[in-house]
Amino acid sequence: MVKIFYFILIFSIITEVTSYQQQQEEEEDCIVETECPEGWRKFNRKMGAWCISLVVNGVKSQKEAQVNCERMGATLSGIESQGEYSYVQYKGNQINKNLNEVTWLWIGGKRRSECLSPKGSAAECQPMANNAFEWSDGVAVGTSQMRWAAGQPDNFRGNEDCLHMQFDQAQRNGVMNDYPCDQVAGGYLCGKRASILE
Ligand SMILES: [Ca+2]
Repeated sequence: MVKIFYFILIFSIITEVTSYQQQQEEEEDCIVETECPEGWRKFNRKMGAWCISLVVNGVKSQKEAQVNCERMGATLSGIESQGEYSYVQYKGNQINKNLNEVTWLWIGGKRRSECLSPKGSAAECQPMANNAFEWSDGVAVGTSQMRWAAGQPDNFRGNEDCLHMQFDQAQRNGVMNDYPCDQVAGGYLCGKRASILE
């Protein structure tokens, strides 16, 4: 009788261990490995891995920056996390130092369609409200990384619907400003989903 008891006990333990190992293997199979092309930096966003690249190339408007990103299979990128913000800040400061001139960068941020000028007079669209703006890359979640320059956003002259980052002075260490969409910039931030490794 005791032998049978021990046999059942050992059999149960082996079954449990085998089941646990199978579960672990299945979970490991579910981990998706991703990568970014050379020169792009990967960040883990809530909606999946995202690659960003800061391009130094003068453009005439935010739209031109968007088109240039699309040529690389990307889009103008928003900024979702502190990690992304710090990286762009670091790269932007590097560029500004090297070029030694005014450096503004187009990023993927704009006034929400219901807040576009001149309609943006509704209470929820007042210039100082973060929720008057949104990221346009379709992946970035939240607006906590919208770091405004002093007194911004101000919708100056009522036509500042696009978001750019400023690196033109030491105190403007990558702060953001709402600005007319048809203005020039020294570069732009592209982003795209990371490739899934087979
Ligand atoms: Ca402004």
